[in-house]
Amino acid sequence: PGPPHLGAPRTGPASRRAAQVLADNWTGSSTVPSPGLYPHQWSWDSAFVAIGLRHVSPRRAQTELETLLDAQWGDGRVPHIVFNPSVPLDAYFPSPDFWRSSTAGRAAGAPRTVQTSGIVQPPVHALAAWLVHRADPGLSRARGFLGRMYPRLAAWHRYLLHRRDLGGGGLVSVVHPWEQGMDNAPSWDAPLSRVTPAPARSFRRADLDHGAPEDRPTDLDYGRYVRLAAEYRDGGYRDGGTGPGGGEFAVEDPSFNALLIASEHALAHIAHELGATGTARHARAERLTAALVERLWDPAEEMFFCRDLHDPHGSGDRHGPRGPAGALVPERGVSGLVPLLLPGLPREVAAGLVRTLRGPHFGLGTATRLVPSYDLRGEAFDPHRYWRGPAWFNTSWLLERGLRAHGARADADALRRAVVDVAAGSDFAEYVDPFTGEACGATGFSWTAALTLDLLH
Ligand code: 9WN
Repeated sequence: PGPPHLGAPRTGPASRRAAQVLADNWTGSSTVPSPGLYPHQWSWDSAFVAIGLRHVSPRRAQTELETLLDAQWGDGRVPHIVFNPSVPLDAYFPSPDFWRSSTAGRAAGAPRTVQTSGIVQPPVHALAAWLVHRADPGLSRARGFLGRMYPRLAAWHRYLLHRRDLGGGGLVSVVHPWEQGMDNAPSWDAPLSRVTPAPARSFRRADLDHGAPEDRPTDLDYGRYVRLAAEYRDGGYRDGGTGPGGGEFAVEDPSFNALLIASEHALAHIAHELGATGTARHARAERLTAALVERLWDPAEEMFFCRDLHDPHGSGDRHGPRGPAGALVPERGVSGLVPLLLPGLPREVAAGLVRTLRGPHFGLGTATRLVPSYDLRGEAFDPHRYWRGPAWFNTSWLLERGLRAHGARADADALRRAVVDVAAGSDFAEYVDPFTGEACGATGFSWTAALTLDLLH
């Protein structure tokens, strides 16, 4: 039987179908997000997948994270895609011949034997490793799972904190919208508008072979994604450079940083399990939380916003002593709610976030079934276009944890029930219309299945 407040039991049809999705998408060493649209291994997808997979096979969940971290670069970065060499090059764009990791990334320590992208994704991995360990501590200890993961995860966090604090205020910046994982969120419109798009004829989008164009980012978005990625590559994937295109796009994002903080706390638990105290890591996570509130919280709007470091209208010197100050981007995205995940958030901040979630911009418990990716009242809102309105299951999973952590138990229970119902009803869609739950994008999507399984346990 499942948790008492859920209709769907742990061993019922929803749970069986979710496990089947994960079995179908398993390649032998990792899980693809979706065999058609995303036929390789993605970084934050794998972390979410491992969190669900631990209930089906703790061993496979460990392998999922081990495979990803085997592709870690010498400088500590964990690439956002690890390519499967047996998949044809034209199955996904940008393919390995675009990123050229083993040559262009040589100075940054890219692996020689496996091909990867050169950008990153949100650091959910230490949190996932800790949850995977807890699902079967005996197996984890017998395999030395955490002992092998710890130095890699520590190097990953070090990379982010040392190489990516581009604003000098203690937070991590993303240098590409793909890094933050919510590719075409309206928060990126202003910072992206300063990027000259690569000509449309210089690349071929493979995503449109599988997804409806009106549900995906536009060609203009893609031109800008390609330009930014190509310039980062041509600069040898060096961070903080000032060459052509260097640092053109640098944004401090609330969700990315909140996930780093949650993972830093998890790393403290891992350190403790391995015999250290973990105190320094908890303290660092608290300092990061304070920086997050100082730099990205807007008390009047009661939510977090992205900071665009190169906003020309930003306050302060473009390159002051602590880095460019930039300005907050006035777009309400679900990313600005994700910090609710952090138990150490000041009480008034957490209470404000819960009010915003329930209010007219996100409509939780009133207008919407799941949390929309963007402001229901925002000018750019579109209930079907990717990260510009649809509801995604990973963000609802994170917010369910946040609501629970801050005592909003009834809201958490209702959201949990909605995630399970909408996921099963959409055949584990990639994203859904936030009002109706109608499926958009791929179905049989791995993190939707995995996180549903997790909520059923
Ligand atoms: C680019 C795999 C990934 C997710 C992202 C999601 C989407 C890729 C794409 O798919 O991005 O990385 O091709 O659109 O936005 O969050 O990790 O599921």
